[in-house]
Amino acid sequence: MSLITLQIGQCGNQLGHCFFNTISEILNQKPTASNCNFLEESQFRFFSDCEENSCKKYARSILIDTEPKVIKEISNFNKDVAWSYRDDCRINVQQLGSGNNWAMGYHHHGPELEEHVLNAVQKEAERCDNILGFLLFSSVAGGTGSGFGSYISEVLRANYPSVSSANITIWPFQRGEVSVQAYNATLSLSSLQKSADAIFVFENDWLLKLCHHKMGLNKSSLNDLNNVASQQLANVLLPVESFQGIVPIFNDLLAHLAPHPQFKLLGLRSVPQEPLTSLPFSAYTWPGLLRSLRRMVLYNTVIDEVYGQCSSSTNITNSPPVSLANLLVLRGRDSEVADPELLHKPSLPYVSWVPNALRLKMWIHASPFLPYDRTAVLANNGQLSAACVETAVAKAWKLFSYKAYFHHYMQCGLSEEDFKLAVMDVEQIVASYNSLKA
Ligand SMILES: Nc1nc2c(ncn2[C@@H]2O[C@H](COP(=O)(O)OP(=O)(O)OP(=O)(O)O)[C@@H](O)[C@H]2O)c(=O)[nH]1
Ligand SMILES: [Mg+2]
Repeated sequence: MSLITLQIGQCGNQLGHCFFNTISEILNQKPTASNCNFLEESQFRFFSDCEENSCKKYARSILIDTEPKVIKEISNFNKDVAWSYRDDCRINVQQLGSGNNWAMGYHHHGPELEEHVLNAVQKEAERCDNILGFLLFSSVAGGTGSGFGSYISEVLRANYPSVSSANITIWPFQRGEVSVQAYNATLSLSSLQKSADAIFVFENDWLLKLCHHKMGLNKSSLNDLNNVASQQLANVLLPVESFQGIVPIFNDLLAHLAPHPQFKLLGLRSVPQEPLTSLPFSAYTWPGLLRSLRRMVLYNTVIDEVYGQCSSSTNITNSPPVSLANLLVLRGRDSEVADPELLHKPSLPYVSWVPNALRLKMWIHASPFLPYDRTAVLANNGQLSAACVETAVAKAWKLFSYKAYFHHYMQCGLSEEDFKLAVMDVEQIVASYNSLKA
């Protein structure tokens, strides 16, 4: 039961690399009678064995970029550690990237690299006895991750129609460095909405706030941001214990969180949020952690302000955001006695057409996560993640109304008509989320 990952573009490769480092760190813990199944299952989910060296393992991941630098750096970094990428899993065009142009990634590099990628996926699939699903890491702001990422998501959907897939997308800083990021984000989302089963949304602005708040860092690097995102994601994707005789897997996660084709945007919130140096002085209880998560849902934020300094940009609304589905993942001591109903006291707003029994699921594992005694992550499908999409599509339409930079896209094969259709798709997604009523 394994997941095949595709790391696309600079951000996708750097984040994917950090994600596998996080999983590897978790696998480094000492095996005991109580965690050996968990470790074995986790390893099998994300890594395959190295035939020549039993101490080393290979990430079940394919690296794709349209310029050589990032993949080369990652590969060098990995020479001495306990895991690495396979040589036949690197697809690296010796060119200058996609120039922050979705259309270049989609229309030019897409058809050019499709066969290479499908061959690599096929080889990787042959190394799994059962594919649980695909994970695609990329940013939606550049050209390769967004454009080629969109293209290959569609190709995977066509070639592997019954395999679940989720895109792990990084949303750019609002005051981002890429002037056309709103175009790229809009075009990406319009495509991913049709090809992915679910889209995890990580906003760089929020990740940065979490770094300041959680890790106590005044100056954060992209690697710090990737660390935060990787830990949240790993917490949700690692194995959990069985429930009523069923061990929930990736398909169950996506089926629960994205039950309707118009609503696929997922956001994660996690606690505790404290610098590691404070951990020895902290004593977390399950009720305390669940109340933190509840506050974050109510205040529509990913930071628990009660434990940290208040941020002026926190979106405190009179009516809390409406959810379709929530999944609570608890890892650590006594997780089986935690009461998920605490999240609902008093009740959080859920859309009325989702039956009560399907609104919140709780998955647990007794093994602690990294150095934390207890962690709780809430995966949410609701109005929180739609805000950054609304901003992006509005900006994209404004840019288009001046035809700013649009000729670059037309030169790569995108027509005005295609762009307008993409805007309509994304506006529809936003309108659907905004119209959710409890
Ligand atoms: N969180 C995070 N964001 C990143 C990282 N690298 C780049 N970004 C963001 O990703 C966006 C740029 O996308 P890239 O991934 O560099 O672009 P690309 O997919 O390589 O596409 P081209 O370079 O245009 O071919 C910007 O918004 C950056 O802030 C990273 O390692 N982590
Ligand atoms: Mg690049």
